[in-house]
Amino acid sequence: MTTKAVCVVRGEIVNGTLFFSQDSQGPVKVTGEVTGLSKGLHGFHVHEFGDNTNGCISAGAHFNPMNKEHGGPKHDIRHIGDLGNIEAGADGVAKVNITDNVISLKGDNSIIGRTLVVHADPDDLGEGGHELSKTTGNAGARVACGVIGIAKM
Ligand SMILES: [Cu+2]
Ligand SMILES: [Zn+2]
Repeated sequence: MTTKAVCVVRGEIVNGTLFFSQDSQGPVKVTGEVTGLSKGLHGFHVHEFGDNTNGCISAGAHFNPMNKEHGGPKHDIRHIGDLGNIEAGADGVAKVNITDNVISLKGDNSIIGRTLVVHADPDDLGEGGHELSKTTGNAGARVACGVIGIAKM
């Protein structure tokens, strides 16, 4: 059985729609497009809370139920929510096509009901040597976000 989820991210300038799909217990595929970005890399994470009452800030920290340090999506040590970066071209559009083995659409690592955040700056994947590298990847402001919801099959 395939489980699907969807997320519309909104910001002052940045907007996008992301689709999530997972076959039984397999990896989650994330596809879609984010527009209005500056050219280059932008941190892309699932944050803990599906709360946007005070904008993207209310989403809290990276989704991290295992209490680990921040890392890149391919690292053994990472937050569940660490999806790395998306990359925008000169037109400000990032085409997203991520396959991730750690996030899930069910069970303990489920990201349903949590917030997807797009950041102003690149995520250094924990390796930047900045004081924030091991918590946020020093990815800067939250330029768009949205709650991940259950999608129509
Ligand atoms: Cu983030
Ligand atoms: Zn993280």
